[in-house]
Amino acid sequence: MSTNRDDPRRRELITRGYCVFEDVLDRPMLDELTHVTEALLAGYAPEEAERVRYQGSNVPVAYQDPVFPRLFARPEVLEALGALGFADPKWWSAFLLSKPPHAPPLYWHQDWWAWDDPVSADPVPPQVFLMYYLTDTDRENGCLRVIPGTHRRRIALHDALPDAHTEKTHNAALDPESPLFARHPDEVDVPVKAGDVVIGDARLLHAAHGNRTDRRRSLLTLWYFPAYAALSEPVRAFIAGHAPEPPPGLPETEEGGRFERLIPRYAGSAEPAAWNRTPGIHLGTLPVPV
Ligand SMILES: O=C(O)CCC(=O)C(=O)O
Repeated sequence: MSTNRDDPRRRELITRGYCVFEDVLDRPMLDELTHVTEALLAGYAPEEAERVRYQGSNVPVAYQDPVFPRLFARPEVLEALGALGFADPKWWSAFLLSKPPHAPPLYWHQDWWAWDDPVSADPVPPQVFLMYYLTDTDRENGCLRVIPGTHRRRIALHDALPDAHTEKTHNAALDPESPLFARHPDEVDVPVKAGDVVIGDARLLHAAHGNRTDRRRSLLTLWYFPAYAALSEPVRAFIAGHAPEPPPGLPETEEGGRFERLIPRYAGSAEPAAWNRTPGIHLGTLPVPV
């Protein structure tokens, strides 16, 4: 895969806020991830599952199993980011979000957290999610929904949403008629095949349908900074201060070495940026030019 700034998927990511790469994970990798994630879910506390019921589960994954760092630094994944023009991305975190059978929908939200920093207005995503669904998804089992363009343009819904994944959101979500779940005229479904990856801008408004089937729908969401070196010092100081250190010994393997290069580091003296998940003046009001 070549680095190509004219790749149509780069344009889609920048103008619509997301794009899809097909067949990035092969069947053996999917089977391994399914096996490891099912074991993690078997030990998941029912009270915690109830607390995060809109996501289904919210299990941070990093070094519990060697398959995870292998996934974070998988050559096909780094090639996909390279094809989008991101030659030196950094990895931050990952979560296992698994909807059990008959789980409710996930509310509309966006995940960017440094809205006071001017990088928030940049056309290039400051942070991206890579979503790997471990089963095929559709509207029945809880596929992703997005509102294209909302990563760079304010719509009325932005002002109706509490900050994502907070107590306030969970309380507001108790009302199924809440705008948190409303249909939006511009929304689109993003159904995928297991092994595809959805790459999306952290600023994009997204949600997920409920799982109305009898089967579990599991997802690994990985967070990267595609152009880490271009972020401001305060933002990099925050990120590096919250990046999980790899366990000793990991960098000695070839895969570990590849992974080591993905760790965000900051050696300066800037004060870390403030965490602010509420979009402010840096979110524009004009349609995004295509
Ligand atoms: O479950 C999904 O498809 C999306 C998950 C998500 O965006 C989240 O949990 O923040």
